[in-house]
Amino acid sequence: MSGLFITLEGPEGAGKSTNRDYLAELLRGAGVEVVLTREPGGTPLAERIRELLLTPAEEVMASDTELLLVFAARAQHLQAVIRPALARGAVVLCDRFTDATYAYQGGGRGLPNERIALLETFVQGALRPDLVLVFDLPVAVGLARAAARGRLDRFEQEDLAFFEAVRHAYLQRAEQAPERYRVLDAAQPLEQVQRDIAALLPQLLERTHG
Ligand code: T5A
Repeated sequence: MSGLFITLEGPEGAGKSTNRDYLAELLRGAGVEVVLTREPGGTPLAERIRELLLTPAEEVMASDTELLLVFAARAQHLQAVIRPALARGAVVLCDRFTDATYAYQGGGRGLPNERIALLETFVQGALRPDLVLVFDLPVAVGLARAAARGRLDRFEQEDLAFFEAVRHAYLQRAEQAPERYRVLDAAQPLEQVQRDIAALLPQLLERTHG
């Protein structure tokens, strides 16, 4: 594969989608083919699985069910969108990927990392993001931004302890593999976050052009 696979991660309301679009603009301005996508979702079938995952329902979803649905959507997304885009040399900017599974199903729900790692290898083989941008901010700030948007989804209805565990899991993963992760301070004003992203551009372009 010759493309570049970049994922954007972080707790609720961290600014992933806003900054994904901003980074796409910068890369496209430099003449790079960019594929914008998200998880869970990214294909019509995977978006239907997203609905199942995010819509609050009376029946409590078992944590293993949640984990398997996340990876079912990912398998479809990889096959239909991500792998073909990387194969033709595009930059894939994906709003959340498997780090979110380690953070939410691992950190938040308390599922063992080994179980997640098994599915990661099963579904992805050796494919991992080339770069993970972690948008970090205090949980309460992110939740306030998400709440300002209106109705809360199934995850956003969790308590603060859940999101603290999510944040902790992200930071721990970033610490364990600093060469593949970049932690950005997402509590700063948006303009400053975007300056931090723009500063990454030269090295991204270098990697894109081989
Ligand atoms: N999930 C997902 C799992 O449990 N396991 C998995 O494996 C995967 C892949 C997906 C949910 O699924 C779970 C995690 C999630 O709960 P989602 O919609 O993708 O849900 O994720 P959310 O975090 O809910 O998405 P949000 O849209 O809330 O957050 P974003 O994308 O981080 O934030 P964004 O860019 O939409 O910004 C939110 C608001 O904040 C403002 C923006 O203008 C916007 O209004 N904003 C700022 N304001 C001030 N200062 C800044 N620096 C700002 N940056 C953005």
